[in-house]
Amino acid sequence: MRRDAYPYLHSDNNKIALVEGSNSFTYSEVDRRADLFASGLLSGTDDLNEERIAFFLPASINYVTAMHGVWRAGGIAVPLNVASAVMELEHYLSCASITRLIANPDSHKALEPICRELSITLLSVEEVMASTVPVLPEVSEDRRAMILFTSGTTNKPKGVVSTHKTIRAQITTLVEAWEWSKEDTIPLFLPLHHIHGIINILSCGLWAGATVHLFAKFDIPRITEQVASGTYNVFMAVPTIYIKLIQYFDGIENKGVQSICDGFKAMRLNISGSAACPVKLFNQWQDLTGQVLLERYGMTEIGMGISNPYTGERRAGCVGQPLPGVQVQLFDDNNSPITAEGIPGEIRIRGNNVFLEYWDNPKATNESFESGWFRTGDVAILEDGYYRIMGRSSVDIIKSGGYKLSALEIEGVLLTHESVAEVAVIGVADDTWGEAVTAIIALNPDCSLSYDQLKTWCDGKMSSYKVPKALRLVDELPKNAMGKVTKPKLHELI
Ligand code: MLC
Ligand code: AMP
Repeated sequence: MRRDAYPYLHSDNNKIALVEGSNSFTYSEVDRRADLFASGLLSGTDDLNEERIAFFLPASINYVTAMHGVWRAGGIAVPLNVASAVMELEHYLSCASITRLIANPDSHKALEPICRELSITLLSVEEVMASTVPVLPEVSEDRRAMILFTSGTTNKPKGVVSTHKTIRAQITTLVEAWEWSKEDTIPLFLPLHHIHGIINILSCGLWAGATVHLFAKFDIPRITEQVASGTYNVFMAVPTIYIKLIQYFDGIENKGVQSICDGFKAMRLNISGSAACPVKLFNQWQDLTGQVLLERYGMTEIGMGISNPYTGERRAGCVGQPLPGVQVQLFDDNNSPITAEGIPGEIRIRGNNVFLEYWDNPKATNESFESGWFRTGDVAILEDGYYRIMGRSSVDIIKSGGYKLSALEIEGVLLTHESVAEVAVIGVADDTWGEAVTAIIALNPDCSLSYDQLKTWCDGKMSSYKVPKALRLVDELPKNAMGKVTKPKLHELI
């Protein structure tokens, strides 16, 4: 894709786009690296024609190079969770028919066996980089650009496909609504296989000409040191991160807390999302920092859909109003639109921000749309002009620390344990994580299983954040007349 048709990177060439540790990169340096990477990927061909290129890279200049290089060369970018277990990676790589995997040399040894098994070429960013830039392909807005894996109510995560048009709509609505500008500086410490980090922070920042500080993980001391020095004017995180910040304040001296809180106070915007922000947290954050958290609602399939206003009242416990260009409608169980306030219904979304399809899964794609509206599975009410999320229609989705987890996926893994006869996984309300993954297990005769044994066994079989936080042993799981486990009964039990 030619630079003039490429709004993803702002054209203010000499401005600092990215900071990674002690290194910084201007917009023109990022642009040049993306071109050379695209050129190396093309390697003499005209267009990647939607070839799926995966990358297994933490937040870094290499990640940004890979993402924009793939887009410029006409490929589909598939950013992977760097905390994935091998079994999860195998699913992502084979589901999207990945041909090339980009990873830093220090992770090649671990990735080589799976790449060999799936006939994938494993490369580092440096190995791909060419020395000259050829003519890059024209890539129309309708072309597929990215696949992100998301947990659903089925066993394995589905690949959410966005086109360039989708991604542009997801970025521009936020740039407009939250008044992103070249003057902004923001830290990015969220994982870069989900839209919160990819779209809301990285892509909006680079579109607007802002400076994005990259952290490979949520490194509280380093990030808060920068906050205290007044480096940032915008901060975006999941509720668990604000909770962890408050917990961190309890362990440091008052002077340190005061300067961090002053750093937050001086910012123009603090945003919370990806999970419900408890009203208690909203109030605590305001007391500590003077910041009125702006809560918004989104989903991998739609980007952001609903947001409290940038100027105007931000209401605790509510997610606000539809973002520019996003159509939101609540529907009842008979698929009829709900027009009155106070009546709960499923949130359905329409607009250019909505994804194209689930990769290689037309059945799931069809089932997720009704008359052109995307069915989110989230239930809300409209209350005095503000949407309030009431819950989800599925008991098999758990939101832990901002990650959406499939209870069925975790159950599927736990069932392969030789001592486990039956298992149900539920999310139990938790002060830090929002919901904590909890396994309820009935063992085979004469078997025993402690929580520590279960945790150790899970190691390498699932990402560590999916590992149950608690285990409850029962003789038998409660079931309905059809023999299906009744999860609401389990919630009562816990
Ligand atoms: C880490 N751990 C978790 C966890 N994150 N457990 C449950 N849920 C989580 N979310 C566990 C680890 O497994 C480990 O366990 C221990 O906590 C320490 O790990 P860590 O990596 O050092 O933790 P920390 O850095 O503190 O991570 C917490 C976090 C992280 C909140 C920073 O979870 C995170 O980045 N969450 C955000 C995810 C995100 O971006 N979601 C957006 C999805 S998009 P042990 O036992 O091994 O010590 C979306 C749409 C939208 O939702 O609207 O935005
Ligand atoms: P994901 O599929 O990982 O993108 O997660 C999307 C889900 O996160 C949504 O369907 C909601 O259930 C949840 N979510 C996102 N933002 C909020 C919010 N502000 N309040 C409550 N739930 C939210």
